[in-house]
This record gives sequence, C-alpha cells and structure tokens, in this order.
Amino acid sequence: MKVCLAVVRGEMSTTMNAEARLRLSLDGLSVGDAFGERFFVDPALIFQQLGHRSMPPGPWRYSDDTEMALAIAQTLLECGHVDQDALARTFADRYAEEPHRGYGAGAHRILEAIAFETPWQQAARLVFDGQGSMGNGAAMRAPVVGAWCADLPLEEVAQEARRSAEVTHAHPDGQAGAIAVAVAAAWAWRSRGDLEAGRRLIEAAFEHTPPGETRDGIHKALGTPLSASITLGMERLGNGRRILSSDTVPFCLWSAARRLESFEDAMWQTVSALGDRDTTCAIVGGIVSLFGGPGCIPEDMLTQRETLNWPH
Ligand code: F2R
Ligand code: MG
Repeated sequence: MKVCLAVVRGEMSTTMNAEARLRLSLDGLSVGDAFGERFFVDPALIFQQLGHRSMPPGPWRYSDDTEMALAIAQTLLECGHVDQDALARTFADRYAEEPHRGYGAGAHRILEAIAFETPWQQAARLVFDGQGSMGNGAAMRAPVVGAWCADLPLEEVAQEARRSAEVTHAHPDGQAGAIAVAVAAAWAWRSRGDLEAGRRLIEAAFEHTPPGETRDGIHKALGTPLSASITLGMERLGNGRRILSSDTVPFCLWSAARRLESFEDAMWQTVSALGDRDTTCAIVGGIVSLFGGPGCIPEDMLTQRETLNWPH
C-alpha cells in the first residue's frame, strides 16, 4: 500500500545516490540478519561452523530486523524523509501481513495497536509502564537511515534516526541506539578507503549520541583497543544477550570498526560473540557494507538470503 504522496519529482536526481546507498546497506543488514539467524536455528552446528567458517546451509530466512528496515526503506523512497505517520502505517501493514518474523513481545503489542488505529505516539508508550522500550529494535534497523542521509550533516542524520526510532521506541535510550548506529553508518560511507576510519567511526557515534547507558557503553568501546579479542570486547561491551540498546550497540560499533574492510570477516567475528546474533550481525552488516561499497558482500552470502519482499 502506498502510504505517502510520492517523492516530489524535483527531488529524484538528488536522491539517486541516496537510493543506491540505501539498497547497499539494506543488503548488508539483511544478509547479516539472515546469516546470524541461522546460528539460532542450528545451535548444534554453531561451534563446528564457527571453527571452520563453513557457511550455514540456505536458504537464510530474514527476521524482524530486515522487515522493519524494509519499512523504513519503503518510507524513505516514497516520502523522501522519515515521515513518522507513514512509517508507523508501513510497520503495522508489514507486521499484519507477516507477524511471524521473530518480533519481540513489546513489538507485537505496539504494532498490533498501531494496526488497530492507536496513534503511534500512544502505542509506543503501551510497554514498560509507559516508559517505552529501550530495546535494540530501533538500532537494528537504523543503518538504512544513515545510508539515506549519508551526505547530510551528522546532526541531521541523528535527527532523522531519532524520528525513525520514536515510532516504536519512546524510551530515550532506545532512540540513542538508533542515533549511534545511523551516525556510524553515515560515517562509514563517508570514510571509505580511510585506514584510520575504525576508531573515528566510534568517536563520531559517541559525539552525536545523547547521554545515557548506550552512550556510556560507546565510551567504553572507545577505551577498548580494536586489536583486543572478541571475547574481551563482548565481556566489556555485551553481545545483545539482554536485547537492550546499551548491551548491543556499543559492541556492534566496536565489531564493525574492527573489520570495516571485510564484510565476511565482520560477520564471522560478530556471530562468534553469540548473544542476539541476528541483530548484532544486521547492525554490523548494515554499517560495514557502506564502508566496503558495491560488491563488498560476497555473492555466496547474498544468494543464500531469502529474496526481499517489498515493492521496490
Ligand atoms: N526479541 C526477539 N526475538 C524473540 C522473540 C521470538 C519469538 N518467540 C518468535 O520467534 O516470534 N527479537 C527481536 O527483538 C529485539 C528488538 O526488539 P525491541 O522491539 O527493541 O524489544 P523490546 O521487547 O521492546 O525490548 C527488548 C528487551 O529489553 C528489555 N527492555 C526494553 N525496554 C525496557 C524498559 N523500559 N525497562 C526495562 N526493560 C526493558 C526487556 O527485557 C525486553 O524484553 C531484536 O533482537 C529483534 O530481533
Ligand atoms: Mg531478529
């Protein structure tokens, strides 16, 4: 269903590059999501596959991370910016069509309410005693916001990311995760080819993330050498096990920064931390693909991922 009055004709030429970046990041995010998800489906194979880096058997089904990123991408292509009413409608329509994509309990409640015409401003406060969610669900879909806005000032990237988050995540720390990830994604695109980009990517995200637990975690990531082991990184920063923005986003930024130049290495190292592995791999994939540019996602990973179901 078309939710917005379409892109104004005059904007098309300026959004061409944004669209290419959006599609690239969406591929990185969805391949990461579907790859990480396989390690939940076949837990017995985890250590064998991790040890030998043997690709899990396909097809790789994507989860709610990709579903929600597709809704944002749809809205951006149809409206040219994060139109929150259109985005809420698209989240709810896609949820109603396919509710069994692994959404969390809070998301089921919020999206069902929006589908039954509760304004998103109220729906997002139905969970956690009105505080709203500080889960990692707004961050998991935010790379596509950073991709679309990558040529804007980072303050504007942060604003659009916040708007994309508010529709479902009323808690400021849930929004902070989306801001950090979108800024990192935009930064990754802008620093292609820069060998020092890793640490600066974390610094850029830190600078634009509002105060709170997620920002504190990013500060810890800045103090964790990129040469440290993944085990040490996940011990200090978390691995998404608690499904919170604050125990997911700092680790993801650090993991992306550690292997910006190789999508495949970034995926293997991120999934090896286990935790919320579909979501950590989605975030890292959505960022690293922008640094690597077109062609950086190995063909054998892209072809295993289920075809994206969307009208674009
Ligand atoms: N959660 C899942 N998958 C499990 C569901 C599987 C299901 N059985 C199925 O297969 O269908 N995955 C997805 O959820 C994560 C992102 O979700 P979101 O929307 O941010 O989650 P939620 O529920 O709002 O928060 C996650 C947990 O964080 C804690 N929490 C959040 N806000 C809180 C607050 N204000 N106060 C206290 N705790 C808060 C809670 O423990 C929540 O359960 C992604 O991984 C996505 O893939
Ligand atoms: Mg998921």
